[in-house]
Amino acid sequence: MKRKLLGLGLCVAMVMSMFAGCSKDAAETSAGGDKLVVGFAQIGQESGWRDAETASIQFYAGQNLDTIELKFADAQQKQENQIKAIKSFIEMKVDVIGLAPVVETGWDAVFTEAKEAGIPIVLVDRMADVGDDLYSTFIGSDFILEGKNAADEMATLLGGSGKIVELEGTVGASAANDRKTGFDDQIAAQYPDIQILESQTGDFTRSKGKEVMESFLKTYGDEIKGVYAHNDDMMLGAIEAIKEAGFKPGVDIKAVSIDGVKGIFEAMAAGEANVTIECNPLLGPQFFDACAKLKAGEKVDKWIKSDEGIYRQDTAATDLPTRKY
Ligand code: GZL
Repeated sequence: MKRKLLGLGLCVAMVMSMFAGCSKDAAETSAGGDKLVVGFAQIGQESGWRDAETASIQFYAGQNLDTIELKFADAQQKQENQIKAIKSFIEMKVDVIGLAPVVETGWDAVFTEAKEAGIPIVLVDRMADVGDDLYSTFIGSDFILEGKNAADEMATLLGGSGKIVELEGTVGASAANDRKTGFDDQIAAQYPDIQILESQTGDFTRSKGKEVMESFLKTYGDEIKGVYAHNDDMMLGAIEAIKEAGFKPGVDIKAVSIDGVKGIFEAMAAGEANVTIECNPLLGPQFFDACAKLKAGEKVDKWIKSDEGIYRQDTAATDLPTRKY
């Protein structure tokens, strides 16, 4: 409900956040004394993971008000709103533009406008299908590896054989495309006795994940021995559907998903989920460090990869208090 209220109203809500405080690295990298002005076009509020990423970015800016000015846009999961926000950042002549592209394609024109305006682009947590010359760096995970790891964990849970279903992320999103590729290719290559009965998008949301799992259960019932979800939020919805259908999630139907949000650790501690592949959303510090370097004309790696772990049911209760998102 809270999310819905926050999400109502303007498609692109521009927020100028001005806070007090200053951190050493940000101050160092804005040596000119002038502020680092950054525009960030966020996807929306579709998942707990996304909210954690937004909080990380806004918190870091808030801790470095003397050296950072953040202009933040919430695109309500619409590409046209992200494009509108990028155009407004170009108008405002910000130093750097950051975004998590909601889908991989359709960015060439607006990224070219940014390039022609001399404003570097930093891709955060999702990739865009553009030439290397149109963005400075990608800060995020190896989604193909995440999918591969999920397949290996599912195979271990099933003892190498069984029928499963797959809940995909947002259609066209790099995180969904690559988590599907990594998982499906690993299953096909290594686990011939595991069959994916059906795979459908749940758009990375809990409600849609529940809805799609309900339809899978209506169609396949107790044939389903496992579910792979491209994020934990969809898995939490699927767990509700599994229980309402009279099955035990984590026992009758094994549950493997990606993100590592607190909710899935609670589900694993309750025995209702089995594995989560961590995908770190706390990218604020790395994002602003890259922005400050780009403003100072310093080189930045083309891919700043997040290091992540695999968390299982047997340690979930002890892991839970240590989780930061
Ligand atoms: C991953 C990110 C994905 C998360 C989802 O980097 O893009 O989007 O896995 C989120 O929870 O909606």
